[in-house]
Amino acid sequence: MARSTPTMPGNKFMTDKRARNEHIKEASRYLRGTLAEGLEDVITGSIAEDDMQLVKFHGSYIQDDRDVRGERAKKRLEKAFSFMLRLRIPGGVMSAQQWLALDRIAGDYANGTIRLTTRETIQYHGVIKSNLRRTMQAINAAALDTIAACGDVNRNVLTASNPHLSPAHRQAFELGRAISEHLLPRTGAYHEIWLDGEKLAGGSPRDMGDDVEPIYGRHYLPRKFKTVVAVPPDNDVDIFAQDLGFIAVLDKGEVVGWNVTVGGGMGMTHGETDTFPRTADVLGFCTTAQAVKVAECVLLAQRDLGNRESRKHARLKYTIERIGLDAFRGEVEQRLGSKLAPARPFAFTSTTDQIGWRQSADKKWHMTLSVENGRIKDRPGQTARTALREIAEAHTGDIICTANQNITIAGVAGRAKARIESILKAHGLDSARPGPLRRNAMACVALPTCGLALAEAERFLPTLVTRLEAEMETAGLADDDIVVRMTGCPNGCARPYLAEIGFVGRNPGLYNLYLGAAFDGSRLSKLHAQDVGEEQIVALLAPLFRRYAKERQDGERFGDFVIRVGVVAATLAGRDFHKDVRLAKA
Ligand code: SRM
Ligand code: SF4
Repeated sequence: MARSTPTMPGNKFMTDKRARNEHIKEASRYLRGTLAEGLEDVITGSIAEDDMQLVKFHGSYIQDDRDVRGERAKKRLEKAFSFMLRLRIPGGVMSAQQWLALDRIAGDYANGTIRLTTRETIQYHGVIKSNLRRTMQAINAAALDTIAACGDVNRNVLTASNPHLSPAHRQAFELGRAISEHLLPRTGAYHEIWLDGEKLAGGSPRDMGDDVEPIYGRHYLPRKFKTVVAVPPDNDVDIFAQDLGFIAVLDKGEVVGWNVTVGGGMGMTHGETDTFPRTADVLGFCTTAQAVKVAECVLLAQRDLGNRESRKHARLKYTIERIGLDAFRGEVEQRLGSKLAPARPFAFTSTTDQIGWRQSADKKWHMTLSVENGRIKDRPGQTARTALREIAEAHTGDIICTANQNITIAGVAGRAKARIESILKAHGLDSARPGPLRRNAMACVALPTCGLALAEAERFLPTLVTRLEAEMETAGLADDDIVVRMTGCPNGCARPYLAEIGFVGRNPGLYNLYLGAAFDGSRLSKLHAQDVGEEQIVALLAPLFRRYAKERQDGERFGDFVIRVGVVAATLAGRDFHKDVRLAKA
């Protein structure tokens, strides 16, 4: 059996200084660690520290309820631990039957809510340790899984929302699904631990050769890796925020190949200027036959070249910044055994979802429902979870999560539209669209579950939007689409640096305000004000809305306006990451 040494040939970072997570992966016997044993331990709701890293590869994070942390500490009680579970749903596409199963699981094992994420999937929160295995099994019984939804691997693959819209959308979905399958970890650990699969005999990690993971090897990737497939003119997958992207190149509606993008990412750390958001670069063009192999080769190049000493600098964006795009292309082409063709022109118009009904060429209808910050639950007067359950019971098509935290009921026959309308109405969700700011708003989860949150996001943005909507109305902008996003920390889970107005949490109640990203998602915003609270935010934005209403040029977007008229000051601190990645549109 092939034996590997801990040193990965060619990776200059596989040294003694490599990050702690590298040691954990190496010793984990391909992601097993002591997870199985930890699940049996009833004394604690937690798991061993190293297993906290490993469980991510299985699609789960251990969390605690931060609302009660202080109170429990005073009483010397263990933190209120529970697990977040994230599903792998390539393209976000599920059957109505699968939705019904997921709805049941939310009630049986989680906190009664379903959280649509910014990556076309769903999360459960509040699953306690003793229910974790049962929850995984219930997900599996619905022919879904959580494999590689988190961890240092290729994550859930996003595709242009709704494969039913056109043949090109179907091809984008097929490509995304193929990449997701191809880049899945091959270890049997998931089945063994969660689904009572057969235990792998034998002890030490050295007994398992690298053939267990032919693509990843025993160290997996230096960091998370995110892939998307887009169909212009929609950039609803926010391709420039992603490690790897494919842009459909169309000729008379037919896909003739794909532009490949690499090196996007959002995460940064406040005050550390060598961490920054970055928009992806265009690497070249490939055919459909090459695309899965290209995805593998980009991933392999990052596996071999990515920084394994500093996890803060381990994403592909930093590899490309370090070695340069041309050298990185060379690494990909060397692994591919051929050259990528030059990229073809492309143009995006928007990152948003089209809320409401739309019809595809096959005469089917598709209803995209705006879900505030992706949280599906029954609230007084708005019983979204029950509504979706009733719709799924009657629906024969798909249910699709979008990358804007919304949901599409896809493939509805004309005669079934009225029924869906009446269910939505009965549950306070009639298909009237929310105002433009609210329907284009996204917030990350943040408090109380996210361990990294510095400020509120999901629980605060709706209030702020209400105040900003009033200001927009006063300015005469009630019908204008402006993209607003908020995160509770600089990691950027709701992609705030690609919003025309972005809020990034610094401290409880205080945010950095970013302005000026492009509506089509191709240009990052700039820092406009630091440490501002609700009142200051409204005071800063209200006059800008009024000025925009008066001084904008024909069709000019808010993000473009603030740049043109110089509202956005030079970056106050840190790297000026404003960069335009649009290829010539000609
Ligand atoms: Fe994220 C970590 C939630 C999309 C960048 N993200 C987290 C964790 C797991 C916190 C943690 O590590 O302890 C959050 C769990 C909160 C909770 O209670 O549920 C979390 N991220 C989310 C979700 C649920 C936000 C949402 O409201 O929808 C999104 C789940 C996506 C999914 O289904 O896979 C989510 N995260 C993103 C995105 C957007 C995207 O991928 O398009 C980004 C920015 C893009 C990128 O990766 O650069 C993002 N999340 C991060 C980072 C910063 C990574 C970096 O390179 O610096 C972290 C922290 C980390 O990895 O160390 C993070
Ligand atoms: Fe948590 Fe920060 Fe991501 Fe929000 S952006 S979910 S606070 S890690």
